[in-house]
Amino acid sequence: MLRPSSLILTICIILGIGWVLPALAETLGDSADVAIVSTSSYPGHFAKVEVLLRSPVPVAAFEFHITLSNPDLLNFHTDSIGVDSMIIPVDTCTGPPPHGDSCLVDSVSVFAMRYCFIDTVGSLISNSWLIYCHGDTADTNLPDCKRIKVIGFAPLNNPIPADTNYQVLFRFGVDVLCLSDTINDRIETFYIFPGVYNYLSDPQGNLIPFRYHTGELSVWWSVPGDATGDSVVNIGDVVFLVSYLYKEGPESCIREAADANADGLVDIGDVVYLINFLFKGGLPPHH
Ligand SMILES: [Ca+2]
Ligand SMILES: [Ca+2]
Repeated sequence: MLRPSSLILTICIILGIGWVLPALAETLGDSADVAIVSTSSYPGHFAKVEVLLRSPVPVAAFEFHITLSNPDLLNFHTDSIGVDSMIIPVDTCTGPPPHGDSCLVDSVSVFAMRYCFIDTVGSLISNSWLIYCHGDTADTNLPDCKRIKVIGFAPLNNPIPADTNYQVLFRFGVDVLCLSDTINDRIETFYIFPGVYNYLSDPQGNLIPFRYHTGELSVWWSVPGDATGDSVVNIGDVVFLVSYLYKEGPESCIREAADANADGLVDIGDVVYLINFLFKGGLPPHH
């Protein structure tokens, strides 16, 4: 049998849970979800990545900073270098800083923004939306685009309507780098962290809490003999190799793939090997 003090405690717990549960349900119910769709691509290829949204309330504006977990695998695709500038400190020391003081006393203005690729066709922000996106390359030692900021605004009378289903908010473009087949870590994760610098807003300007679901891009290994990097081996690869070897054409993105006979060289031997494979029943290319 419960003693009075235990009974009071039990009632308090039940009442407490009674308060907490509706509050929790309300919080979760009001949360939006932002998700990046996982995909895959080949080295040297362009790929589009979808960002999905579902929100229980209308969305009038958003700002996302999308970063890469593994910046050695790819860059965000950039269309052009913008004219925005930023001030960065310059190390003016001619010797060791005295007493450990910083010598960062000067500054220089650099062009540091690159406009990134955003596809709004058929998405929630097509038509009347104002959207801009740029890569943040504040670190001048990192000249490629490893982080992007995407901002979108809607007219106040035409926000994204509330919807419990996921829909495409926008797509961004990435360029997969020419990865050697010796690189085993081929997973890129895209991050949008709720909180600082990442926002969803309703038409009244209130922040909408959201949960973020990570997406990955998996980079395939190259196909032996596929000099063009289109994942198939055919006459196009022969033409590509001849162009590279004798007409100053571009070099294959993946050297191991162009090296059809796997002798460590990309030369006329690979052209002959491919022709034998394609038209004379020869052995297939290999690594
Ligand atoms: Ca090919
Ligand atoms: Ca070869």
